[in-house]
Amino acid sequence: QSPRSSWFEDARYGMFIHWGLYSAAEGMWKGEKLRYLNNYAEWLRYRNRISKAEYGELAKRFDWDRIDPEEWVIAAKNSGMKYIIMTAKHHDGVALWNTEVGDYSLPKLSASKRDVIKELADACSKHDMKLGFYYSHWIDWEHPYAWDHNQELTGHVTDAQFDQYWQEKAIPQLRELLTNYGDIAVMWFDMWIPYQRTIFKKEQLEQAASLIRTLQPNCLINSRLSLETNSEFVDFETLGDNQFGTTYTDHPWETPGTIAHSWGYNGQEKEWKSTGQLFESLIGNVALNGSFTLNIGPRANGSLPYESISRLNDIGSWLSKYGQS
Ligand code: FUL
Repeated sequence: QSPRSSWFEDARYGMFIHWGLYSAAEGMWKGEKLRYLNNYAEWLRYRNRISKAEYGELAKRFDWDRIDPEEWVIAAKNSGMKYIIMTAKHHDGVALWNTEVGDYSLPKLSASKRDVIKELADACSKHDMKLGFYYSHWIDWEHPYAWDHNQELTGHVTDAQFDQYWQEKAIPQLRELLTNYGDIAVMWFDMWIPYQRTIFKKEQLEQAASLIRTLQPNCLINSRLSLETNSEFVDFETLGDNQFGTTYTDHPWETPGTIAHSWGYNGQEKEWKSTGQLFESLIGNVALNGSFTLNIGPRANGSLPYESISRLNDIGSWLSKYGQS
């Protein structure tokens, strides 16, 4: 057990939050449902082929009078969770914080001065909750030189162009997240195929990892940064989405899982998992020495669907009776 990751190995249960412009669309675009395949609401822009400008308009549908990130922290606390991983930038490329890197951020697009990432960081420190950031480093549908796995939105990108994206957007944004929001417990990256099969160079991934180590030496890095699992830069392994542990391992690992089918809020959601299923996932992982990072998708006004709150609370009451604190 490395000293850096010991809190994570004890934590066992955390909250994942998927919240972004897609939350405002609620899984529909101009009267049409999400197209194709897995129907994740956060994939709306890609699936439904929406232009960058039109997609940006969704930011105007955020109800700032209602939005309160502290509510999410309290919901996590009441469920017995020990950490929160927040989508600071998902595949759509929209920064939720007040970034100085480019104009494609929630504050700028919505013309609100609010920085929800700052508010969330403050609420976490108030409630003694660890905070981590999801940062989509590989896929970014906003930047012309980032990469998407099918090259459908960004087109063909050369190594030099990709490095331009990396140096002018990804690295400076990571620096902001690691500088302006206090202690960051986890940087959660999301690439699900080996970097050798992508446009990434190992040096670029190591550049990000070294930056994290320099700015926040205690911050954990998950395996989806996509360096080899035995790299000094990988602190814990992230298994496949909704794939729960099957074997015991002595190194730290987690499963990210959804409370429903979609990660981002989808008004058409029909596949809420039962509380029993969620318990099975939690206890199954914990029994095998792992952790469960359970995802919720708040609406664009910040509120949590009743289906989520009731399940979180049920788990919380059970844990306060039978779990270890
Ligand atoms: C996947 C993403 O493509 C999904 O949208 C979601 O963020 C999940 C946790 O990881 O790779």
